[in-house]
Amino acid sequence: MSLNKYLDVSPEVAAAVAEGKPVVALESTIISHGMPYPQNVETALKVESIIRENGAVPATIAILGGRLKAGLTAEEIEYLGKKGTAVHKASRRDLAVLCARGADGATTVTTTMIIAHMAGIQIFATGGIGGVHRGAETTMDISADLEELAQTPVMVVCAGAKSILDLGLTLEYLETHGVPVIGYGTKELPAFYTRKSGFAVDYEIDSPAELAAAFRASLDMGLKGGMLVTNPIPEEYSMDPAVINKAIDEAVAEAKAQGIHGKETTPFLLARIKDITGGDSLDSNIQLVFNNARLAARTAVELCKE
Ligand code: PSU
Ligand code: MN
Repeated sequence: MSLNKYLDVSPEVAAAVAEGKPVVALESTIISHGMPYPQNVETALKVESIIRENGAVPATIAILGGRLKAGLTAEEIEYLGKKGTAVHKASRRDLAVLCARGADGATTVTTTMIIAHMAGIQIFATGGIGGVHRGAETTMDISADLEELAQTPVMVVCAGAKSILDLGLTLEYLETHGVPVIGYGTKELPAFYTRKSGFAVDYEIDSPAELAAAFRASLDMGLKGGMLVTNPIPEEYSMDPAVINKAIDEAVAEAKAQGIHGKETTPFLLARIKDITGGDSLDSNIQLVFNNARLAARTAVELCKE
């Protein structure tokens, strides 16, 4: 077990990192706040097996009893999934207090990147990232995920950004902060539940080897930020844009009417969109996470050859 004062890396993950073998980090807010139980736990376990099938070691990340954990047991994943939104959603500003108190925390994209980097893991797969929310010009609701992408050298593989966010402003923010936005096999930013958003990415890249080469260049040059890879949901699981956009608009309007704000916003919207679509959005969400796990694992394999 590799240890420092705050971090526990599981024996399997520590051995893989030490031997230069491929490892893929996974977040835990998607488990506790992003999906309902029991689909959250089933998905998290299946994602780990997909990563193994594609040649890498999974490292699900969370804070348990005040310890930063890279690599969870199935029991720990079950615990977080059952506790759901009762677990603290932990962003960068929460890490110090949660650790000092010995508390639990579910890691967002931000904190998963931080802990992955501490553990020596370079690639991370998830569903969606936080971004600039619609109406941010007055609410100032901009996810800390964007700042983290600007400063922590981890590649994040996601399915683009959903239109609960202002996609145009999210891309502007990433541009200002020097974060490359890559489309995997596409020139267009995928919109999470659908393959197209109408917004262009910076570069199209078509293979895991090319993704790995680009990220290796970033690491070698010591550019301090990450890289955002946006991977379109497979056609067969993508949603009808009219249906999903209507559901999103309704959910956003409800959040506004109910005064939902801050860290509650994203979990509230995801849960409402699931209910409004009769569960269809959850099915798509699960499939796109599997798809991202596959790409991240294959890219991690290539990165180890670089
Ligand atoms: N998008 C999803 N599912 C999620 C999240 C985003 O489709 O579970 C989670 C991720 O953990 C992400 C966080 O880092 O929400 C962003 O929250 P906020 O918007 O409060 O920064
Ligand atoms: Mn926010």
